[in-house]
Amino acid sequence: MSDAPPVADTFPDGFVWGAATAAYQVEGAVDADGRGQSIWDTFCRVPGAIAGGDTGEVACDHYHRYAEDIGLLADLGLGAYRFSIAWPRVQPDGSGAINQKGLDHYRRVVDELLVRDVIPSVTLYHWDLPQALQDKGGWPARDTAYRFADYAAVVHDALGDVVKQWITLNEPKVSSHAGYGSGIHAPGIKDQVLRDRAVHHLLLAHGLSLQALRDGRHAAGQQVGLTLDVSPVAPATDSQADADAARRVDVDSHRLFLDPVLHGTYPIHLDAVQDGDLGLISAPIDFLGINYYRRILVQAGPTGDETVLPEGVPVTSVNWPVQPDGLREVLVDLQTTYPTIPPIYITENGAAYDDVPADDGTVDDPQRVDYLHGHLRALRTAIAAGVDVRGYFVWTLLDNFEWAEGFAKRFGIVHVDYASQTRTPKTSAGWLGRVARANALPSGDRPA
Ligand code: GBH
Repeated sequence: MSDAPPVADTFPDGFVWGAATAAYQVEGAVDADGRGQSIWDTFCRVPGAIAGGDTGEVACDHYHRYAEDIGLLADLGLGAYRFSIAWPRVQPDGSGAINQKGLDHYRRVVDELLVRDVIPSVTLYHWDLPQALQDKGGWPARDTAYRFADYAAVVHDALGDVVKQWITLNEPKVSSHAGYGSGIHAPGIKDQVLRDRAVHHLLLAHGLSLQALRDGRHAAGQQVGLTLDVSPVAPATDSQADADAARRVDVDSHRLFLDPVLHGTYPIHLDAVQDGDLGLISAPIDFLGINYYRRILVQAGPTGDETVLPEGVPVTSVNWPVQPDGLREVLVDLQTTYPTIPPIYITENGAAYDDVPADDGTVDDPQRVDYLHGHLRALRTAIAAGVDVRGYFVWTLLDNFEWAEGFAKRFGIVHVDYASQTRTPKTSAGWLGRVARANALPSGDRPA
């Protein structure tokens, strides 16, 4: 794959191996126990918004089957579970009244994890804003950030005695850019002014909730961070126009979030910023979560900057190029650009393939094994190069509701038959479990 010198197969002692999910993608049970509506419930009813007209109403029924699913994860040998809390289960209207039944559910999830000796990693926001708050303006409204901090404090009060790893937001860029810019995600708005306000208020929500989590009573060793998605960005050709386009994309997708959090400045002017905001946003975090999927190649197009595919590189079923070394590159770049960066967890990495059960019911996914092996090799190389990475969560535990792509795209290491809710660990699940137990990759170039 590369001509870099070989690195050790073993990972550092105490390296955390886990799998991730997000509430709306797996839970279903959208009317259970007093849950309120989220912007995704609404968006799924918009004709044409979701491939196949799919919705998260039932999904993997993880709300009821969490114990079975945690059992699967633990039996595989994985030691951590990253999941998200659905804000509308905790505060059906996004503010005010607290729904104790919603909190009780997550307490049961956490208790089950602890019984199975699995570390809980809680994401407070993975895109499911209460619809009632969208009706008051959503993320473009400054008030939403304060409501988020209140909600974070409520969840932290309920779980902070045992949950040590807290992620305030998952990929705020996707919330702002896909939700309010391109409109391909809920709430489906296309407005650059609103998009930029959403960027700032999401980050303000992070800063305010960070403070709330630090101030609340918490378990010893609590760590608070946020998760950003990153990709190395390169120009498609050596033209100046493409170089400029790549720079714009990198600023707009990455620096717009990394700079305020790690340096306390924005790379562009944002109208919504008020005095003191950047101080909150740049308060030290204990770790940075990184989601890595792909590299991005940018070309200046007639209607703007365009992402293009490199030639000769395999793609997954969502058409993302498979470029494991991009993970090493992006981590080393981060370390160089932000020398004071905190320790990193890879909070997502994985691939979608068209996995089909064989006649005997097994699901063989050699492409995903190759994908994971390549990326873990690249990750090990980044660690050898001095990047402080403490853990790796595969995206994702179960095939699930892949947002605008619906259920057709399968990212799971465990196959889900949605008609029967049967779970079948794919070959990659067993493979990753063995890597986790050994805390090491199989020797040699090919996966064992
Ligand atoms: C993650 O988002 C989500 O956190 C998770 O919920 C989701 O299921 C998973 O990934 C798989 O999609 O390809 O040109 O759009 C990842 C979102 C995907 C956004 C890669 C940036 C690269 C630019 N990211 N994408 S492009």
